Amino acid sequence: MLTENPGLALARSVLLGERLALARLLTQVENNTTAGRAALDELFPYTGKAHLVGVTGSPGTGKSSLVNQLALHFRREVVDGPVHKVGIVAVDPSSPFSGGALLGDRVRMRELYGDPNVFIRSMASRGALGGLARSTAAVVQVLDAAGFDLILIETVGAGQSEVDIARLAHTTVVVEAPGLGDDIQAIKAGILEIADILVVNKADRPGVENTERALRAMLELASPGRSPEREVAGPEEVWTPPLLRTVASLGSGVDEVADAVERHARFLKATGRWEKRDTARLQNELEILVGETLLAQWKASFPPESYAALLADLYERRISPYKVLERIENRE
Ligand SMILES: Nc1nc2c(ncn2[C@@H]2O[C@H](COP(=O)(O)OP(=O)(O)OP(=O)(O)O)[C@@H](O)[C@H]2O)c(=O)[nH]1
Ligand SMILES: [Mg+2]
Repeated sequence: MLTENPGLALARSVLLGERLALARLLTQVENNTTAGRAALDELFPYTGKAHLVGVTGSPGTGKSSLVNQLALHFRREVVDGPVHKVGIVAVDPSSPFSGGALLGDRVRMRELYGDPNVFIRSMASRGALGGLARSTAAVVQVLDAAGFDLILIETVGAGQSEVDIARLAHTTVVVEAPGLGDDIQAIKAGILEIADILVVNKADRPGVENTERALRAMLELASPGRSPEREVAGPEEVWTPPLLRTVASLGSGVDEVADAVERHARFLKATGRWEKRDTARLQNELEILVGETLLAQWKASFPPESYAALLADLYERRISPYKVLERIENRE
């Protein structure tokens, strides 16, 4: 008798809303197992509904606190708005996801952790099989299929990772804080390029005006050619990233950030960019997977030792990478 791939049973349980199955499956997809891949395949038709919101910024700026507050906001907004199921993915956190609650408000954290419509996942970061961007994308897909319609993805802004996550997210929130961001040199221009919403958190601290001024100056410098699509767009087609103040530890300013997140989703949908971003993301994901697979197949086609011999030939300049390509193209 053929035994079924265990990933399929997990996928079905996830679609039925079973949290334990969800946690188990996330481990499988993070580890890039056969079961995880089979489940991702099974779940793929159910994905594509969630609003993916990246929250990035330097260590300690208050990203987790803000994510926590946003999650509470969207869970409470049941009177006149839709009921949201909120997924939280903390990617490579420099401190465990605590929502800033180590010193803060444990009652609110309990409210989140006890909520069946909230699911919090910290990524097992370093050494994630197949890379952090791949495993984050996979974890997000599972949560999306499981019906979490708002997924908040926290990443420490430390180079390539925030750009990769911005590619994954529909909306990117960049969090700065006074004292960290008031030196213009310290604000990486790259991070502003990806910001759809800018937040100056810790607005209860001195120096908030300086940080805002520096950010505004950077935005104005950056804005004329910020992206090619802006140049051809009419005024109603332009998204100007709002600059908002918050005190995430107290929850103030959070409503405005949540409102901007929702406005940005409406903007993307109204201008066709939601679809464009999704298509670009899926294309990127497909091409990475195909690239990895073809590379692995090609490497596996070498008899043992001869790949090392090829590398030695490269080093000795006996063969160039272009010759290797030519051989592949001619299927030699
Ligand atoms: N004064 C003040 N403290 C804050 C505010 N927001 C967060 N904090 C505190 O700042 C510290 C860091 O907050 P986190 O939310 O963990 O910051 P983070 O950016 O997620 O940190 P990492 O994930 O470790 O990079 C915690 O002690 C919070 O309680 C704020 O608006 N004002
Ligand atoms: Mg954090």
